Amino acid sequence: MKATLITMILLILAFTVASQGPLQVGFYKGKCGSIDIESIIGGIVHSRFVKDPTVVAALLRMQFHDCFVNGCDASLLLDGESSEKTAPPNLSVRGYDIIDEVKTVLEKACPRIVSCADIIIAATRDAIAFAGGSRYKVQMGRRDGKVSLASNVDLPNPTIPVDQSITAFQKKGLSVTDMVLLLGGHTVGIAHCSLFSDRLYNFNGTGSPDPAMDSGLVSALKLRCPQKSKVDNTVNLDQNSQSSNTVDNSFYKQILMNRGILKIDQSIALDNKTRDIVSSIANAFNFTSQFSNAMIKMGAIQVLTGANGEIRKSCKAVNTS
Ligand code: HEM
Ligand SMILES: *[C@@H]1O[C@H](CO)[C@@H](O)[C@H](O)[C@H]1NC(C)=O
Ligand SMILES: *[C@@H]1O[C@H](CO)[C@@H](O)[C@H](O)[C@H]1NC(C)=O
Ligand SMILES: *[C@@H]1O[C@H](CO)[C@@H](O)[C@H](O)[C@H]1NC(C)=O
Ligand SMILES: CC(=O)N[C@H]1CO[C@H](CO)[C@@H](O)[C@@H]1O
Repeated sequence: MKATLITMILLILAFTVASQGPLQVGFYKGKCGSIDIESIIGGIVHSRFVKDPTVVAALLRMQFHDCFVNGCDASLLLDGESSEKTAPPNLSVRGYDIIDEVKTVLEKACPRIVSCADIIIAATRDAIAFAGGSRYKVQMGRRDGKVSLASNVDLPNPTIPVDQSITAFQKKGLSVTDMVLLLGGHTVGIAHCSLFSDRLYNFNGTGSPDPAMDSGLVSALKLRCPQKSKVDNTVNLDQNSQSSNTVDNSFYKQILMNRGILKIDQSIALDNKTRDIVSSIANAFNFTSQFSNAMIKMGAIQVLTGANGEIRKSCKAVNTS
């Protein structure tokens, strides 16, 4: 009788602790026998990366879009007629197949142990490290969400004013400095011409280019983004051609030379609330460790842990049993 009571109390305690369980470095240690979950994820990301270095951009953007909408709960990955991935800002989010490949391997090794939400975060960390960033210690223990609605998607658009962007990041618990560091994600990857061509041809209804863009860059981009083109070409977000796929601080040096592609990227180098932060990052030797810390913070937004959420069997669908 007494023993049962103690067991029950212990169970309740364990449950309470688990349901409030915070994220942890090494969360999966020992949860899959002797199999090292992190090295399985790293191996798959590495084999993708050597074939296609743009996977770093794909995964970075995926982590941002997952974490900013309903928290880092892999809700972005759910299929469905009106799920998050069908909302316009996701257009061109890529890398879903990498997550699926990792999930398939992990489900074989140890079914229903590793969440899709954690796979996104760990895979992104690995890709960043392969692309020149730091291999930071990644916190895990997230669980997968069951809700994914396109109507929840209110990601910032590329012409958002700095003030509003600051507010959007603050709502997620991120400071102005975090915001400036995270926009450094644009040190890799591409943008479609349609998302900034107003800056080349008709800025704010003036019929002229954005005066905040370097005129040499305007001319070069006009060649790549002709006004009446039927194809929506892409250009590198980091205009330093030596490091367009490298995680480094050259993006900040570019925007200080008026060579930002998106309006928001250029704006943070000009606005007096962010420009000192931009210059200090542009001159820092430790951008990669600062960026890592900001990614860890972003990875902790509104996470489900403990008994909340679930561990999905397939990253594309909520469990049915
Ligand atoms: C105010 C915040 C942000 C805005 C308005 C924004 C906007 C955009 C836009 C418009 C694109 C181009 C998409 C396309 O043409 O296909 C893009 C690409 C990208 N964004 Fe952001 N972004 C923001 C923050 C972030 C953050 C926080 C990260 C990650 C830390 C990030 C990572 C990326 C990456 C890596 C790409 C390139 C994707 C690729 O090459 O496939 N962005 N972003
Ligand atoms: C855009 O134009 C409007 C008036 O047409 C003006 O009030 C506003 O300041 C302009 N914005 C920028 C960023 O130049
Ligand atoms: C930033 O600029 C605005 C006007 O553009 C000014 O009112 C404000 O005082 C400035 N803030 C700082 C911190 O310099
Ligand atoms: C980066 O360097 C700056 C100045 O040297 C320092 O204040 C800051 O703490 C460093 N940040 C990290 C994350 O190492
Ligand atoms: C992967 C995916 O579902 N992408 C969708 C993103 O949003 C655009 C526009 O709404 C859709 O056309 C894409 O299919």
